[in-house]
Amino acid sequence: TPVVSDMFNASDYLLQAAVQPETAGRIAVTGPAGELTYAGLAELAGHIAAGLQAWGVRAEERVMLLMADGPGAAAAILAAMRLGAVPVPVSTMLTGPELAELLGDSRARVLLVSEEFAGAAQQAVTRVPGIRYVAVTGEAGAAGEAGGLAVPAGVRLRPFDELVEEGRRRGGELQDPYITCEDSAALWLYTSGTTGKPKGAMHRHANIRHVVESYARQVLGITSADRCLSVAKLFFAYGIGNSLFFPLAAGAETVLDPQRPTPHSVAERLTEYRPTLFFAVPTFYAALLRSDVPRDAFESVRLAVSAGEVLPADLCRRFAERFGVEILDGIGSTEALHIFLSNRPGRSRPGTTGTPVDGYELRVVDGAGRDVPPGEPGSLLVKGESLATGYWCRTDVTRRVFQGEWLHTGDTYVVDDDGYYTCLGRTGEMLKAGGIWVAPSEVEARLLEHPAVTQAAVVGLPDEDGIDKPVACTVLAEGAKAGPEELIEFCRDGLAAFKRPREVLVVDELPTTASGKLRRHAVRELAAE
Ligand code: 3SK
Repeated sequence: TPVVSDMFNASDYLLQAAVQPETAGRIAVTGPAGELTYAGLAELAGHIAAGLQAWGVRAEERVMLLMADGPGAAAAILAAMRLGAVPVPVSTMLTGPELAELLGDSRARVLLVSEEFAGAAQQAVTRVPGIRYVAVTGEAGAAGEAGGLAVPAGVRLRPFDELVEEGRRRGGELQDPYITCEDSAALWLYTSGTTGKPKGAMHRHANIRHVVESYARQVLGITSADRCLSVAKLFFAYGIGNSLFFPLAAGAETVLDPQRPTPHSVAERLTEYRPTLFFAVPTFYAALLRSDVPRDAFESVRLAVSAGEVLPADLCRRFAERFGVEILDGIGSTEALHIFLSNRPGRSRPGTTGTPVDGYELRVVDGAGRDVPPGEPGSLLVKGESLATGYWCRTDVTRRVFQGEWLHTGDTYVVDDDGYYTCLGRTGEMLKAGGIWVAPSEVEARLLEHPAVTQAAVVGLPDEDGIDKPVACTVLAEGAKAGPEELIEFCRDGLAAFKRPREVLVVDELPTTASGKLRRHAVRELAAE
């Protein structure tokens, strides 16, 4: 057993309520997929941890999760941390080839899958060597190969329940967590971030405690009386903080919903579970405002949080008018694990992102790295204990994005004389759709696969709610025909749905510089006409 003087394991920290007799019986996780007390969640996590160990998973190895939100996913994340292994929850919107890229990059040998995503998992595992076990929930896992799910020779397909059962047989609930320390790797989250190609941001066990102690305690003032509901799922940094780290660390309840959220499904959850803290992205707040969700739907909510993209002031005002709840706008990043700049309850200035969260320092700098005075725009840098240690196997980008103690956010900001920060947009070209990074190059590459398309350029343009969406300008081959709907559908087929352009314009030519480089600024103007 290694000797570690500053032993700290985030799963232990998050499950403190499970070991206190007065809190162990409290509900930790609730929602349509089932309910678990703190004791029940700790027990399940212990079983999964021992099951993973039996499958040969060792400390620091990655365990990838393609799972819908629910008690099983929550317990599996905690289980991997408990073992000193590294959970890598990935987007359930990924296509098979996209998932294969992440599996290959992470070198994960175990993939945990919710049955509804078994198709993507199957496609992915046929493309990457190194996978040893795939555990699938429900019928698909139980039926195995005979159920139509074929995996290559050498990959063992198992029901998720068998993993749990194996751990139960080994008395997993009684095993101590692996001796991790604050600096041990705890969690990887893939992000397309500022450069397009997905990169695994590596987080330490201590980072998880920092986001709880900074944003959750100081800004949200979370207590055990809270119940959290997040539209962002567990595979996002935003979602895993909202739905797992914050409520569990506070001994509160989390509502986990496996479904893709719509205004109606969320209204149902609000009525049934009566959360006190609600988390979403501006796109979703705009959808709620367009829906017929009743005015009293947010009756139980004491604070609504927005992050992921800029929340237009008008949207914030209309939401408060209609639903009677204040939206607290903030900004975080996958690399910082959660929100580091935020408005405060009762002191919100709509249209701004508020002021730095305690535990973080911010700088706004010019192109030469010098601090700019209030009123002048510059690039936003952040420093704090929750910053990732870097990107897995991406030294080049790591060095560019993480410079010493500072993280380059890639956002351009201006600070006013009162110290409030306002976002002016991305410093680079990456864009966000529904709060998720989208690389224009990836969408362009897909459009170029269409036989009719010879050139494509994708930019972010504000929709009617003032929220950026991907819009494509395309040039078609001589004599070729393809309508916008066809091209959008084509993208929907080959890419995760959120990346598809919401509008496609067919133009005669794209604006370029004399040397033939695309003038994105001019493309944006063209698309906005
Ligand atoms: O994009 C954001 O604002 C954000 C907030 C919290 C956690 C993660 C992210 C990316």
